[in-house]
Amino acid sequence: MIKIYFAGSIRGGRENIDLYNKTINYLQQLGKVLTEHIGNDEITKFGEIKNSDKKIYKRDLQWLKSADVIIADVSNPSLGVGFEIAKAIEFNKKVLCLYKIQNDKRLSAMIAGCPNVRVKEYTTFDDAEKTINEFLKFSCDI
Ligand code: 6K6
Repeated sequence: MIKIYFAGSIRGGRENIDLYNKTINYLQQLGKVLTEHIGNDEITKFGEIKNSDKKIYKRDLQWLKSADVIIADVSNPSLGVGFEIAKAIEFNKKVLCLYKIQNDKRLSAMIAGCPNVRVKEYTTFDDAEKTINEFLKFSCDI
């Protein structure tokens, strides 16, 4: 079973949490999602209380290293997600960034212009699913 690290905004803002949940539910049919908590609606943008930031950082980097692929929803700007993408590149991982097209917003050039990640815009969740399927087929042959 492939190991998928799903990244989505937490302290950057939880506006897209429904989208994260849909994506996580979909990804769970295809592999093991290491970061299911991204879709946990009890986690506000102030983050978890029981874990320290240091513990979260250490645990997430271990998961990132052990993952086969990284799928990041970059529709909402997040320092943490940007950092994870950069680390994933450093670890030579295959990275897919999903960006939901929105009025008056544009994806950071540091992601949109990065040659080491695949960036795909989407409008409907169906589009995102198709992109995920293509990416996993190409990256992991599933
Ligand atoms: C537990 C459950 C939900 O949130 C928590 C506590 N906080 C975090 N737990 C796990 N991963 C985190 C947490 N805060 C940030 N991250 C990682 O950074 C996630 O893997 C996200 O992809 C990313 C979000 O970064 P910010 O800057 O938006 O918080």
